[in-house]
Amino acid sequence: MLDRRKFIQLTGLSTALLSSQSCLGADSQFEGPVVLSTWSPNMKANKAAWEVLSKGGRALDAVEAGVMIPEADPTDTSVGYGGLPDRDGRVTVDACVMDEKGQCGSVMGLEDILHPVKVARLVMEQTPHVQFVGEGALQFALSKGFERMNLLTPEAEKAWKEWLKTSKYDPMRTMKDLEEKIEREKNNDEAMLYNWPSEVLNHDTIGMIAIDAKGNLSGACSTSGMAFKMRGRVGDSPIIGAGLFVDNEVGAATCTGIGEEIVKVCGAHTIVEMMRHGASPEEACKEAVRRIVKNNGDKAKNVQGGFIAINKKGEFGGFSVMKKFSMAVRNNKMEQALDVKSWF
Ligand code: SD4
Repeated sequence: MLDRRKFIQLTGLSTALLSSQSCLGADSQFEGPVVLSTWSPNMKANKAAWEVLSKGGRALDAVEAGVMIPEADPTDTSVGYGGLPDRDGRVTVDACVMDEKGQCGSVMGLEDILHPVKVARLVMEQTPHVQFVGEGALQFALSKGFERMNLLTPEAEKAWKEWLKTSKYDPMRTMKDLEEKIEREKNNDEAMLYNWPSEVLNHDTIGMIAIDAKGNLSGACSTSGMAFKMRGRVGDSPIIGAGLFVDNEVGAATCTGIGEEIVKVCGAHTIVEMMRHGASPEEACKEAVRRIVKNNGDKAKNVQGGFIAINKKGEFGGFSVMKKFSMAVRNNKMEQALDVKSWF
């Protein structure tokens, strides 16, 4: 086992930082359920999750209910119905879940199914496997009674046809759009709650983590991936340990951003391990960010990776590579959109 001193040296964290915010063995107590989502517009998703958590429900049920909100929202161009398609014009979705028992399930490159998060949960609960991909994932969903549905909205098709004119692949495009729109809305706090103008709803991948009244943790993540991606491309979101990780002894983490870079640092798993060794949720997220920054050198300031985490006490935090990443939190004390600190 790593002793604490060595661990701090290895990770480059400052002792001052750790001792001021250390989450293990410190004084704060668990104060009830919490749900935390990537991106402030996902306050609406938190509301659905809170319906479950506030009644003493299970964190897994809460995150499933929460993630279904953007999956069904046609104005959300990065998740489920209304998601921007791949370069061939097909909407392919990725999702995963992980529960308090360390069980997990995921689907990747799934087409024509409205709620990939539900399929991922069934992979976890009703098969001996953890990951289903493409055609096999679709067959599995159909065998469980899911109905086929065209996820390509007229708006997304229009955007794709527009994109075809240049066919320039720019994974940062949707994220930049979102960040600029959120920035424009920022001065109006009222609007940060539910009154998002429709353009702001054009938001990003949802990663949602929660701790329930029993102190059990679960998480879910769902995305249509990068807009106009190469056919077959899968990012971090459905990869356990990258887009999501839960360890009921320690905490949970999830993220959004350039999946390729998040996979390279096993983002969510890295964060949970940092918390296991004493880092606060924010410090742990910062370490995942630091590794992305290190991997990308001069390019790093244009590579978004936004992480959020909750520990076993219900303390939460986040950190991102670039500015303007936000998270939505709901607990007994607050229902709020919060800016997340960034490296750059
Ligand atoms: C991915 N991380 O597929 C996801 C998607 C995302 O903006 O966050 N997109 O890489």
